[in-house]
Amino acid sequence: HENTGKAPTNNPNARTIEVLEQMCKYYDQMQDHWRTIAYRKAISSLRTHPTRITTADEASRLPFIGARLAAKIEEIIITDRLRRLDAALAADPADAALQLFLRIYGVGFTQASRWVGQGFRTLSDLLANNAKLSASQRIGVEHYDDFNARIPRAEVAQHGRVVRAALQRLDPAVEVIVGGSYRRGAADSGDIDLVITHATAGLPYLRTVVFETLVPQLTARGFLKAALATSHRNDGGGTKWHGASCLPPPSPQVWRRIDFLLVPPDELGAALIYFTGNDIFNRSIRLLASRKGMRLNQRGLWRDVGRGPGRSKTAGGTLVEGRSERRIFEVLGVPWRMPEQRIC
Ligand code: DCP
Ligand code: MG
Ligand code: MN
Repeated sequence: HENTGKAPTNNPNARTIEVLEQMCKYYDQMQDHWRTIAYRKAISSLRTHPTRITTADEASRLPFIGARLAAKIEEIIITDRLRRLDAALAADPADAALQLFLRIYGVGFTQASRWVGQGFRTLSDLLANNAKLSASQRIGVEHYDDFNARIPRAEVAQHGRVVRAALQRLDPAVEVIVGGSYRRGAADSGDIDLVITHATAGLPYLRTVVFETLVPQLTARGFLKAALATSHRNDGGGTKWHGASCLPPPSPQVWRRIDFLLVPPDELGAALIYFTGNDIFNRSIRLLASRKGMRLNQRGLWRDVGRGPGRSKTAGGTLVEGRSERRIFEVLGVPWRMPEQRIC
């Protein structure tokens, strides 16, 4: 099995997508918002296309791909690269290092730039020298190729089944929904996003089951390989867990990034909207909510949200709907969109 980070995947347009993603990341860093959005839309469009695109003409018939992007796609197919991207990287070797570091789990722009400023240029530079790495970042470096490889859809589903089976042995009323790009129908995903909820019980119970039983159990079994981060709610309890998982042989021994989102049943609809994305869709539906005087977050749709001094949002407001995904769309006056259609 190939393990080079070069997207071991069945997607017929994998290589084209890979190069477009690098270009897109470059434009994102350059804060070229228009090109970033154009590339993202083109990538989404290409990702869901079932056959290999081989000419500019074919490319321009896909949604969200105009003449210029179609020409770029043809250039990738013919030359396996983009001159524009090569030029951007050649112009500045530090920039190539920045791109490299930005793809490490848990590393953002500030950290990556700091390392570049300190003279680090490669992953081994970071490990060998005295770059200050958090424990999670070190795992991110050590499993760089694994974490940057795309995960085939079937494998995402398999990880979901492992977690679901383990949870339902503990409590049959626990439910696991595979969210993220998988729920949007993607042929391959960057990570595995699992929404974990319960028919009736709330967060305290879910935390006990997941953090005190599930995680230790699946770690002991060798399925969970590392815990990377836990994010907390105002009450201090965790609701989101980041880690790494790997199926037993004969599956490829690649560590995958896996996320658990713990969701009480009365927030399931809002959490599903959030965790299904994509992120741009989330931004636009939230903006729409705020234009209607409401607020949508991953816990629910709210109205009468107070504004503190300096327009800062204060907590509170009245919950309009949290449980039903469809009902949230209805209240917002947005026609229902299947997860597959939530690509912006
Ligand atoms: N999300 C968001 N804003 C962010 C990050 C995430 O709204 N800045 C939401 C929308 C995403 C979901 O969380 O769809 C899961 O996040 P991922 O980073 O896992 O993104 P995807 O699953 O969409 O794509 P990928 O295949 O790269 O994992
Ligand atoms: Mg994901
Ligand atoms: Mn994720």
